Amino acid sequence: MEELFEQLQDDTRSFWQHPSSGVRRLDTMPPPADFFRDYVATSTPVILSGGGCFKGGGGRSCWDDLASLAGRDSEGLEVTVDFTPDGRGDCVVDVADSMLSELPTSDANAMHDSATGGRVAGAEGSRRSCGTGDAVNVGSAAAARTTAVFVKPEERRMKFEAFVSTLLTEAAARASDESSSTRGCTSGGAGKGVPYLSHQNDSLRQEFPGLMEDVEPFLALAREAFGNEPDAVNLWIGDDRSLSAVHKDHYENMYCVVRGEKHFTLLPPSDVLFLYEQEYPQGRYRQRRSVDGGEGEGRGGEFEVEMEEGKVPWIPVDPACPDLEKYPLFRFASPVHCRVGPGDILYLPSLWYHRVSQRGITVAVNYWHDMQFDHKYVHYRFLQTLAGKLREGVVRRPGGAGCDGSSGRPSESPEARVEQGVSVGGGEEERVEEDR
Ligand SMILES: O=C(O)CCC(=O)C(=O)O
Repeated sequence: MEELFEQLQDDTRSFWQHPSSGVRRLDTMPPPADFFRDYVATSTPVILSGGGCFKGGGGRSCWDDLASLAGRDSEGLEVTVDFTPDGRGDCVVDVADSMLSELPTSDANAMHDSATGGRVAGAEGSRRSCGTGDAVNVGSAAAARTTAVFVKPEERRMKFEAFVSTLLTEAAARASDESSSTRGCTSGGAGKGVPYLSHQNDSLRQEFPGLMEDVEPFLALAREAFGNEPDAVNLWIGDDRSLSAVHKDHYENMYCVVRGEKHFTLLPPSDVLFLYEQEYPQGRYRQRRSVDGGEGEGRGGEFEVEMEEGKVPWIPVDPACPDLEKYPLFRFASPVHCRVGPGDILYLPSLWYHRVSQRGITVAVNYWHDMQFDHKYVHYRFLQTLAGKLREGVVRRPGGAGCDGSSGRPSESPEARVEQGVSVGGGEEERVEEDR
């Protein structure tokens, strides 16, 4: 098995990784037929420089000045903003049980078995690794018991102007406060939380009709190459505190950076074998009101996690600092890193795993186009199923043990089994939810 994985890794790297930089960068926009032949048909990421999403072909615009952008919003536009305690939404977090709410007892027991292999005690168990090499608790560090949960951000409706002013004020405060340069909020959920305008679901067209007028309704190159109009056009505004954990989407993605820098870690779909995708119970952050009434809208207290029905398949391993003892197969993965700056468009092929961090205050627009469910999807589904079998120990992995460090025998816990499944013909909303 080890030899097979090494062969897959060699083939993957020689096929997809550009020899010098990992991801190829083109200085001029290719003709659509070339883009299709060289990148779309081969599912190869590429950065197109000097393009952009603005009408008239500009990569940069008055959007650089966020305050005046928000000032255009004379009607007091209300938008959806995601809040988390530490900048990380849509990821697997070990949550102190004292911070979980409304969790049926039977589910709680199943969760401990399936997600963490049993309850874990003390600070060690209540930590999770993250992109910067530090560790974050959700809940008290002294919490005795934790549960691995897929946690979504709290969604708040607020004035666009208020969001922008919060982002700018907090950035200025951080700049003048050296001690807060590592993380802008206190782990454990105290503080205001980290806002990230990352609602997706066609957010630019649905929530910002005025700003959408500045932007191309589609990129001509993409429409031509994918053969369809975008299903969604999304707006992303945040800062270096926010991180999008590794995941994949069933969309062809044209990701245009307008301001700041986005740092992508990309992994090809075949790396599904090495990413330990499994099902987690899900919940959503909710910030408690502080004892003294809190700030602004009465918040300012700790973040708790409100549990929701159902489970979500997600990736627990962080490619930026993988725990190879816990996730040994990750050593066969083939991550590439790339920096996407203002005026750059990253073509991120469907089913590629990606993790995204940012530098500075960032603004980006992306276009999601429906993917073709062709032979690449069939191949991916086969590997995804095989990964599940490896986890169950039905197929022995290198070293002879199951991926969770067990004996290699099939798991006795049905919750530990990976129930994959993507509804090929599913509606847009369903697919967005499923992957995010
Ligand atoms: O910019 C981000 O934070 C995440 C982008 C992303 O995941 C996507 O476009 O699919």
